[in-house]
Amino acid sequence: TGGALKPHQAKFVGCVLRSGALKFGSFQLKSGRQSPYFFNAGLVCDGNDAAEFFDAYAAAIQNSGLEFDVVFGPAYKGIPLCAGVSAALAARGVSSSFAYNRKEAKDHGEGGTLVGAAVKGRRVLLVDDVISAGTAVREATGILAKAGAILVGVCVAVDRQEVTGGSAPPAPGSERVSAVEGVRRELGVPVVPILTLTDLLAYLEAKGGSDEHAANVRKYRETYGAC
Ligand code: OMP
Repeated sequence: TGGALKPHQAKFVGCVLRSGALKFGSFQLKSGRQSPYFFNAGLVCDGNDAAEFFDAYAAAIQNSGLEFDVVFGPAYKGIPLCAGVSAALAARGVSSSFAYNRKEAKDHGEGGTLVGAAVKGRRVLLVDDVISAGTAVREATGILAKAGAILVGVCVAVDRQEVTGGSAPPAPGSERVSAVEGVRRELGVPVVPILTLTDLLAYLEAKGGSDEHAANVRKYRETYGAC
């Protein structure tokens, strides 16, 4: 893609930079990779930022044309996400229910590990924060499959467009399949990001000024990027 950001993407970038959710520096990822940027959705924690954040998801979902009944958010970060995204979709005239899981099963009260709308036999859209290697998303789709849900798509805020694997860079000449592409092939459903690494680089390059961040991100992409 590249080029100019779409309006909902530009709003999203403004929102995550302002809230400190998107940071530049040196960060250790779950995979062990050392990244020059990090996206922490937990730092979108005020009402004004949240309204923009959830609406960016809703816009990306609406643009995708996906049809679904339930928005599912995996614990913990997906819990506010599924409610916020479902509400933002409603503000755009799109109806949906929402559900999430607990990390520990309850043995009294409502019981079970799923909370909210029923997912069995229904079309479910999974929402999550970030895809790096795809581990978190695979875990969540496992929960949905066990519950008898029909997964129709995945929406994430940031697709880091990385190859799967650990901290060692992929071997030269090896096929660079992105984690998202792997998830698409494996689950057979579309993965819809608000922002990709390509979009982020385009934004940093267009912004001008000190391009130290852009240079670091570009270098990281050369090492671990899937494209
Ligand atoms: P994968 O499970 O490898 O796809 O990585 C996604 C998860 O890594 C997210 O759900 C976060 O727990 C964490 N993460 C971020 O939140 N933001 C980032 O920019 C990068 C990561 C990460 O560790 O890769």
